[in-house]
Amino acid sequence: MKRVDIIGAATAFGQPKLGVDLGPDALRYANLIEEIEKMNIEVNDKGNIYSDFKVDASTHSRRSENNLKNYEQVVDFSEKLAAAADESVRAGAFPLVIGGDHSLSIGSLAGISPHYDNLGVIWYDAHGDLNDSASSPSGNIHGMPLAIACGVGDEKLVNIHKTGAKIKPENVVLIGMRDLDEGETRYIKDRNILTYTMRDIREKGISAVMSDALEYLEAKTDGIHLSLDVDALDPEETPGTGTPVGEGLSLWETLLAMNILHDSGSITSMDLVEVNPLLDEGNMTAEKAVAMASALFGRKQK
Ligand code: B3U
Ligand code: MN
Ligand code: MN
Repeated sequence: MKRVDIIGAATAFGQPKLGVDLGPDALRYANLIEEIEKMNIEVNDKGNIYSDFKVDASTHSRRSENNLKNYEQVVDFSEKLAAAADESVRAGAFPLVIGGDHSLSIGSLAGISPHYDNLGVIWYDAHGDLNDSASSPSGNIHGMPLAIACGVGDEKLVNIHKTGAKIKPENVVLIGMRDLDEGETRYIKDRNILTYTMRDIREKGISAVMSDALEYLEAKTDGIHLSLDVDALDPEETPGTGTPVGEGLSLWETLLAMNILHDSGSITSMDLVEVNPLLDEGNMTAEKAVAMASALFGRKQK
C-alpha cells in the first residue's frame, strides 16, 4: 500500500439527526491519523468534503415527493465524494472515507468501483441499507446506498459518477444483520446475497464468518471494499450513532474481524460511517471506531 488517503465525508443528509456530519472531525480528534501512522503507513489527510447545501434543522424534516429525503443534497454530495475517491485510487492510495452518514457510500463506491472489474463489498452493519424509495419505511437515503450501488433505485443516484450499477449483488457479503425491512429481506433472497445475521455470528463465531466471507469474495473479485457502520456494534459499545440496534457485535469481535481482514491483505478501500459526536458519551464511539480502523491497518489485539 502506497499510502492511506483520509477523505472526510461531512454529510448528514442521508438521515434526520444533526451531528453525524461532525463525525470526521470527531475521528481526527480521537487520533485516527496518528494511530494509522503508528503502523508505519503514510497517511494523507485530504480534509473534508462538504455539500454546497447548508445543513440545518429544517433540511432534516423535509420530505420530498419521491420518498427520498434531501435528494438534491445527496446527489450533489455523492458526485463530489465520488470524484475525490476516484482520484485517490487513481493515485495508488487506499481511500479511507470517514463519515458522515452511510449515504456517503453511494459516492465512495461510485468513485472506487470503476478501477476494478469486480469489486467485492463487505457491508458490516446492523442494517442492509438495501431499500429503494418504494420499500423504504423512512425515506432516509442512508438506508439505500447498497441497493443504489447494485443499480437499484433512483436513476440519478444509480448513475452518480459513472452510468449504471457499480457492484454485483453476488460480490456482496452482509455481516451483523439484525434490522432488515421486508423489501430488503426479499431483495437478499431474490439475489441470493451472502448474509450473516447476528444469530449466524453467535453460532459460527466471528472468526469463521470473516474467513468464509473472505474465501467467498477472494475467489471472484479483484478488490474488496469494507463499509463499516458503527451501528454494527452493540449500542453499549458505540452509543454515538443515529440508529442504534441492540444485541450487536462487541468491540473485541470487531477488532478480531478487522485483524482477520488485515491479515488477508485483500481489503483495498474502506468507509467508516455513522459516528455522531452529538449523540456520544464523551468521544467513545469515535475512539472505538479509530481502534477498529487501526486494527484493519494492522494493530494487533493482545
Ligand atoms: N432500514 C431502515 C432503518 C435504517 C437503515 N439504516 C439505518 N437505519 N441506519 C431505513 O430507514 O431504511
Ligand atoms: Mn448503514
Ligand atoms: Mn446501520
